[in-house]
Amino acid sequence: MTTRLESLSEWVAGIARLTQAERVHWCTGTRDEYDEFVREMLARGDLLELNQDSYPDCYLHRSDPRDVARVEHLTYVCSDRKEDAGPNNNWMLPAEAREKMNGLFDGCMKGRTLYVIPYCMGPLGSPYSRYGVEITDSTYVAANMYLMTRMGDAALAEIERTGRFIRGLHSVGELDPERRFIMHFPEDLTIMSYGSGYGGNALLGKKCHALRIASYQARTEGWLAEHMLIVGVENPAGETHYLACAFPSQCGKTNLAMLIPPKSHRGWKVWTLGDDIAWMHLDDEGRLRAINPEAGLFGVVPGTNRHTNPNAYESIRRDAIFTNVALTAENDPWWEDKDTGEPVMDWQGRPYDPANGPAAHPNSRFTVSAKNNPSYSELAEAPRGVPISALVFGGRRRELTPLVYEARDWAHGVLVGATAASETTAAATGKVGVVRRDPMAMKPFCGYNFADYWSHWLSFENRSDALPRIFHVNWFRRDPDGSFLWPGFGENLRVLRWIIDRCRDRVDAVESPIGYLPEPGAIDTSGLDIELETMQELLSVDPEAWKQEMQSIGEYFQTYGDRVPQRLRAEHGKVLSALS
Ligand code: SAT
Ligand code: MN
Repeated sequence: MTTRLESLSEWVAGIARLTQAERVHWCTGTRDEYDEFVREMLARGDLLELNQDSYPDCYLHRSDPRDVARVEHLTYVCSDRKEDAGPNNNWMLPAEAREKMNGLFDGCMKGRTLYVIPYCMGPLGSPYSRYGVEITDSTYVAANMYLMTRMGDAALAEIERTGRFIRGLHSVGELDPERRFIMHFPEDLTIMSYGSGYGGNALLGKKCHALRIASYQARTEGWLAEHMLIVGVENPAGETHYLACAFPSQCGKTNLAMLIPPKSHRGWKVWTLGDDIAWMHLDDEGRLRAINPEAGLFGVVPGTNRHTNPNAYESIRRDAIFTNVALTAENDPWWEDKDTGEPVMDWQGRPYDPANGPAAHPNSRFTVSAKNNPSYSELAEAPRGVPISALVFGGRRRELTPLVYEARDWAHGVLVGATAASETTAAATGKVGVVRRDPMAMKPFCGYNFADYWSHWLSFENRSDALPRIFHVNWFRRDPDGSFLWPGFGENLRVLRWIIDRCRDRVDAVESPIGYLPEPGAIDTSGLDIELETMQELLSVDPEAWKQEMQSIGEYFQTYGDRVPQRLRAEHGKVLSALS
């Protein structure tokens, strides 16, 4: 027993008995311990050493080929009542789910080490931080949790002081997709995940705790747990604004959070606070303040290069775990659009043959400490977080949605978030490129009924006069030939500038049925090779197409029945009538 907290030692003892683990290891969170995890995995072949001259302390992990993404169809929210989980979640009765999971966990750690990982989500000592303990039989998970969270003794000390922690139980099991479930019990603050070793399914601090369970807690306690990056934009005069932006997985959150100002923007700086999750609370002045509960980055590798994301490229040159990338003859990691080197071995360890598909898996990932990033902001450690000037929603849409627009007010902004949609990506198993509704980019991550979630968002309206403004962006508009209309990446700073100018009341805007749009010329395109007509196209609203969109949104809301807040329906009605 390595804790004086009885509820924790009893839980661990009970799980060790159930799973028949051979050993129990309490993680302390030191670098030495991490190095030991790495040595063990190298010895077992769970990790491969990469070229240590070009990639010092970097390793490659190859997943089971059937275990490379989140599995939304096997992810459940088990609340007492089905309506509380809502149509946005798969649901199972808690008792039934527990029985099923206990059956799977029975004896599953025979001959394996059970790791106990106490962790803190958020800066240690922050009033906004929350704690959890993950039990896992995966050394890969323990090593990744070291990079992704504040884990070990300091977290344990705080858990022992308060007695409060989320319980997360994980086993890779047999990695059999037929015996795989990710179960959440928000009412008991418990997570049970079996049969997958992949990121979002297995690193329980991330999506399972910091989004699904935390969103449920946030609603009862009056705050927000969101799928948002947090970025600071500093102008040449030294004035910094913080933005929190929600985009679905693989829509460029990491790129925007680490943006490097283009050459045309000398004197501008961008600071990264988080690339995936924001926890936001109202402060005494009614401002929304955000912390990043995570301490590391779990980013998509393909597409990362010196031009698209130099900070990410730099971050993964040392102390990184790569998952499912390809290898070059020099034993360097390789991925599509790396812009240097050639693959000789694919992500499955086969000699590279284009006939087998991409060399790196489209959802291959890197794990690194957030501090590796050259644009890392020290304020990511600030206990009170940073004040948010603007909230930005977005998605990947070839058509329809303009480059940027602003909601009229908070309630309209909630509608804008609630009606976001995006093309599906390789981050989850299933078809890629299909447009689906993804309210607030939380479709896979909201731990309760979306209708109640929208009510919770709306409730902030009456609690503060100093709320951030709300915007929507779309970097992914294409012309009929499929080429992107907007250059994206670093040039997105031009759009962030307009957003900040709006927050400071420094620019006017054009009113449209869907919200405020930039006046012609308001987005600085100097030095950009972009036609005036293209900008017009990017900033136009097609009333007919929008009418159809709003009608389909009305149908979508119907699936949530009369739980949809009246206020949201009213906002929807206003937009529809403005379009008629
Ligand atoms: O695998 S994760 O869920 O951690 C990454 C993502 O899909 O956003
Ligand atoms: Mn994400």
